[in-house]
Amino acid sequence: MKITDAKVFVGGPKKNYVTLKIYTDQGIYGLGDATLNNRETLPASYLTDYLIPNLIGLDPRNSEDIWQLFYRGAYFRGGPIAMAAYGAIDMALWDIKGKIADLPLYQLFGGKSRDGAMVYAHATGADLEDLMDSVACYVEDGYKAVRVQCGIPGMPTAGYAVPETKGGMRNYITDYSGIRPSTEIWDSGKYMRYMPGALMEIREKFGPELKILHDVHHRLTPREAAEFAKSVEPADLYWLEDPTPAEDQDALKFIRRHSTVPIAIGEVFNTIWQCNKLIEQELVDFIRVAVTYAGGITHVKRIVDLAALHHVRTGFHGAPSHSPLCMAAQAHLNAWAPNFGVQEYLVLGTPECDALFPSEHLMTNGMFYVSDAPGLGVDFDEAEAERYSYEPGSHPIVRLEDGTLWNY
Ligand code: CS2
Ligand code: MG
Repeated sequence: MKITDAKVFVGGPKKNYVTLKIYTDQGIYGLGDATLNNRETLPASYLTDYLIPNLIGLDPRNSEDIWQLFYRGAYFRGGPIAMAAYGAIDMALWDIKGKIADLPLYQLFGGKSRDGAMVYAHATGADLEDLMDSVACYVEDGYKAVRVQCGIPGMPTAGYAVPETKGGMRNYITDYSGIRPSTEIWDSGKYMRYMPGALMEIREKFGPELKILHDVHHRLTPREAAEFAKSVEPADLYWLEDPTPAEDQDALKFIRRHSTVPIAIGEVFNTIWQCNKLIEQELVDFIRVAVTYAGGITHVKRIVDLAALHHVRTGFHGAPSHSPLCMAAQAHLNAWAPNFGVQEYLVLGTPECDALFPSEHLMTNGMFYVSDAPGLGVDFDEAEAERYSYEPGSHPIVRLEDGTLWNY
């Protein structure tokens, strides 16, 4: 069996999905996701200019060797752009493998450990009252886990993942007004004084069963994060995410010494080498890599297996940062992984997105049920794809009130 061709598509409904399609001489094709938020053209050109010409003629069944060929063979290893490109290739090769075997991917991993995988939704509010309304809607829809983010009184701009106005929506992942980022102003002091009480009010209103998650989005220093983690303990969080910037891994030791709040990290990690210390030293409770930019199924499965040895559960980074192809790859891993925790899930199910990526995967009542179709179980409609093209966009940047650049 040989790879005969591969194509990259960039675009989608309100999102620049980077979709790879690998063709074989047996008529079977595989699909993969290389979406890297606001840098989408870069994995796309790495694929087209270098990786695809080197894929032609290879046997697609040798997914491990092909992974090693690109990762080791690059000499300059890793990084989000390259790993997203390898991730897409690897996902597509697993998709082909599943189609050859006529089995859904979770069967190739070891079968199902559960029927449905718990997902968490993103509740958001311009203020706490607005956030409570948003949480209530998700609870009514059957979600068992909800991430909560709200505006902070006195903060000059809306803040991470928070709308400007009550009941509003905001695309905080990509601002499509252009390539130049807008600026948010941040004040850690105001946040630290307000948020622990707000989390406690949410806990009191929704009772002990709701799993409440909160994302600090890398904005505190280690000392601040330790103080914050300690102060949110009464709210009994399911997890506290990215309390500090991910590069400084010793910060997690400091937080651990002061608090037992469960910590989730890893959405910006690309390799097992960025996770192994945190996992082996049991400094985190959930690992949040994404199958797309952590190098695909082959590499993420290694991370999941390592995590299982250390009581670390999965909490894969979720939509809409990635396409339904990545979500499907994660859904198959979620169905299998003995150490599954929760899956991030933002409503992707627009009719336009479903038309571009048809599938039988099912999200209902806060649970994701993986389909039994062979491979990833997601298709890609090329005629639909012609409706879309690349739209330049950017994340905001963050500055402190005196102008100092901070972490988005
Ligand atoms: C966020 C991300 O979902 C999350 O937990 O931290 O969505 C993040 O803001 C985006 O991926 C950035 O592109
Ligand atoms: Mg996050």
